[in-house]
Amino acid sequence: LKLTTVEEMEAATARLLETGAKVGADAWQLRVKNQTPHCKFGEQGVCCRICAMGPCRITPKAPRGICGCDVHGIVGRNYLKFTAGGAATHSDHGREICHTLYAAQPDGAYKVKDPEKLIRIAKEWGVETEGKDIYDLAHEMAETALMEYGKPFGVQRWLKRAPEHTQKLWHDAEIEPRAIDREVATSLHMTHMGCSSKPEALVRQSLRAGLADGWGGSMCGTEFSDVLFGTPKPIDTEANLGVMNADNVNIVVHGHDPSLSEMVCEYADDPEMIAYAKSMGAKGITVSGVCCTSNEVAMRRGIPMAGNFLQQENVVLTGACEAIVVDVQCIFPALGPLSKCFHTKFITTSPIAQMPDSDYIRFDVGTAAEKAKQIVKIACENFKNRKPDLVYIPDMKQKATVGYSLEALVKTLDGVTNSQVDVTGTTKPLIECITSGVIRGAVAMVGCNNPKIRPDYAHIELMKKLIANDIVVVASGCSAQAAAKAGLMDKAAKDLCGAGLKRVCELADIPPVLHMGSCVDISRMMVLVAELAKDSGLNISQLPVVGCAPEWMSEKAVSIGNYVVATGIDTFLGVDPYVAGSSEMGQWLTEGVRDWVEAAYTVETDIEKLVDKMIDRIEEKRTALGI
Ligand code: NFS
Ligand code: SF4
Repeated sequence: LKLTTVEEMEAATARLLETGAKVGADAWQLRVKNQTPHCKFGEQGVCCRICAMGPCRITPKAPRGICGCDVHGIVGRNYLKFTAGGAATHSDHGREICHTLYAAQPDGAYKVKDPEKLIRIAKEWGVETEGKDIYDLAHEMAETALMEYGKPFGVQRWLKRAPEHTQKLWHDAEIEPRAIDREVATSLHMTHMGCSSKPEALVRQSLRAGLADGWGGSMCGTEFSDVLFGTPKPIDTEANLGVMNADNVNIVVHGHDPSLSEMVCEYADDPEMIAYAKSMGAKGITVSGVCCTSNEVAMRRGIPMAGNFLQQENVVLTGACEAIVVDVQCIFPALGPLSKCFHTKFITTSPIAQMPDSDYIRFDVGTAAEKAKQIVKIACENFKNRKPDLVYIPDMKQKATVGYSLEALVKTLDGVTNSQVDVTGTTKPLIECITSGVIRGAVAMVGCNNPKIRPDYAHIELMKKLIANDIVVVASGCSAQAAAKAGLMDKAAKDLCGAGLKRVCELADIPPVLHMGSCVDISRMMVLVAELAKDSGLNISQLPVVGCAPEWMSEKAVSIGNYVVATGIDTFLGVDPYVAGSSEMGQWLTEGVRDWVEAAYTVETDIEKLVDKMIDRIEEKRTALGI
């Protein structure tokens, strides 16, 4: 196996930027220069503009805002607002999925592809399934899930999936999330002028809002996406810009909600549409993806991944992208003006993400089939507008095996322990590998790219070092795509592992970096650790498992960080979440929260040190267990 290096990826980007320069295109690489150095007040989180007496910024000469709020209150409020933004975003995505499920019909565009999973969840929630039509059940479950967003009493249903001990910690710390929307609204209430300015209270609500995401909205997103579109199983695909095909109509799906990308894939595969593409002079249609919606369709359909977050402009710069079709989140408004420099159609589809210089084709569950078809047609018709002298697709891609939902993982790992009947269908084989030391532990690698960190470098280098140390990696989001682009999701990457992990990869026939899906699918990782804890009789915080987001950038990532920590998993960040300005906030996040949830954050911007700290933490946990 020959890995693709970050240097090679950067060379390909440099070549694409030359095309960009030719047509006068802007690019994030240029905009970063204009924005550097960043505002120091903003960077440290010490600027407040939540009321019109401000903006106030804290300096040694001005230690309090006009209302008298100190730096800890300002940093804390900013942190909670950041979290609420992320929790709202993931959860609203989950809500959309519930609405799609509510609209599912046996003869409609959206069907129930995994009825077994639907029944399993219904039983878990105490909903009667006996003798019920599967679509009636789907609609009832969708409505029940939607109620989780606004129910006046009680806490999230999904919390019951956590081990008793974790549930008790949440209860005692008063961070059990109530209605999902309530935790977002309460956060915004708390951060209004003249409400909370006590770091402890702000951090507590940050954990609670995070949990409303991970053990609420995101879990709805993941679980009901599986019901609608199928629970992922191992499947082969490819990653990096080389998956685009110069002879074909290239449609790139970008964003997060599989309701759109699934339909686009469905119609791009339709013989009628392929014939249409051929009538326009192309040899066929290639759909590839960027960001999390790419992960969604890669996991379920093997649709190739053109790239991750900071590669989104590159797909247009190839000059071979007929349409980039987006829904919500992580979409650069830059795609509007950029696509105007090429023949590319930039198609926005959601009322939630509307952008200048785009063609807005409003997508909704009722008209999904018709709109998806329209989009594919527009892309085909656009093929003839290509400017051949601008076309350059870097010849760069890697093979990847993806699709490791928890269900798939459990099934796959059954192969490892000579199929002892009593342990199949549980996480016990994995626990055995860990306790025996064949695998030292696991790291959940998640999150974005950020120009502050050399893009993809941290993801890839960290993963290489972890697997060499017999630490298995589960990955999601743009981190997973970095791994796939490098080649770390090729089964042949087992050769980069320590002897123990290599053996497990051979026995189970898996790559050492396991793709668990999009960022909402980090909820899968939460269920995985919950099952590991239950099956081993340990607390989650005792497991030699940590989380890491080395290149994160979005509000969603902070929300995730909060629920991962709140679930009992130490979390390592490579970028500071704008809290450096407050020693008290730093203290709460890196130590104080440990008293409530048995885990905390580590922020380390030196990537070498970051990985060593993770390995040390995993070994510390092993020592404490005497394994
Ligand atoms: Ni996650 Fe996925 Fe990527 Fe970051 Fe954005 S696509 S939801 S936020 S940038 S990992
Ligand atoms: Fe300034 Fe206080 Fe208003 Fe913030 S809330 S802008 S610190 S006066």
